[in-house]
Amino acid sequence: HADVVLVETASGVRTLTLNRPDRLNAANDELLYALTDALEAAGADTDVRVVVITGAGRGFCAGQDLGGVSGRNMSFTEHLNATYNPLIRTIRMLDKPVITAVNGVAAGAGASLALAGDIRLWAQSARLIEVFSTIALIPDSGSTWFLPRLVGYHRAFELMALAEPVLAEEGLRAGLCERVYPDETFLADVQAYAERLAARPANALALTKRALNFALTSTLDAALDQEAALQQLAGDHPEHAEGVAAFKEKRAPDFRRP
Ligand code: T3D
Repeated sequence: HADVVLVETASGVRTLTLNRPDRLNAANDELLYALTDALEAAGADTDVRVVVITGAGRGFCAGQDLGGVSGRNMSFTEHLNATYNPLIRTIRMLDKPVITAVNGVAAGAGASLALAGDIRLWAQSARLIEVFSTIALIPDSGSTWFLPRLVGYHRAFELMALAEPVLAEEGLRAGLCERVYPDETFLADVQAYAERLAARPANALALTKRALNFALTSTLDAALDQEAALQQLAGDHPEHAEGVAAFKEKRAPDFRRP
């Protein structure tokens, strides 16, 4: 049978495509483990500078595959700790930018996955649904952490309680995504964006991600200390010397040079 996650690399961009299109890429355990493994492999591969997660077909990810839930021999807590939680942690801790390229509906844990990217790019037909309450579950896989930070407690609660879809226009306005592209050119637009990101200084972006993730749950005092420590790692890296040299020589920096 076909791979549940397709893996491609072009110009430093590793694209991971969820591949269960007839189920709108609903996640079974095989898909969740494969995606987490593929992210770890992308993190370890020096040819990869940016990771893109997208979906095959008309959906991004419809959340947990409801076909497999009833016969399961794991509790909900055990299941989340074994599958979704390692996936979301891997995305947030990866030392490379992760783009979630939301090509269609993102529902339930698929919505959480869409929000977990460092950069969120949506196709015009994308919609995000905190669908969990429709099957009387609570939002998981990070939705309770991501969404109120983006839209505030009250809109987050309303979206979760009513499970109403957020369409691209509101997603952009509310900060649930950075860009919206036409459906027809979506994958090419995502690749072009990702290549632009891949040309930026990889070490500095990795440290920026680390600093932001730290600061999101810290005091100002602790964030200032963390910046001072991480700036040393940025300043000691050859990328910094290249950036300064390029500025002085009035040329574009080449951060991809070994
Ligand atoms: O540990 C744990 O298990 C807890 C973790 C929970 C995490 C979660 O994600 S809970 C939430 C689970 N997801 C859902 O409840 C969403 C269910 N799907 C939908 O509500 C709708 O499909 C959508 C709103 C996402 C899209 O609607 P629409 O009208 O565009 O498409 P559709 O016709 O409903 O779906 C197309 C096919 O995909 C359809 O199959 P069919 O009829 O053509 O054979 C549908 O059954 C299938 N599909 C969609 N979502 C799922 C699914 N099959 C299995 N699981 C799904 N989640």
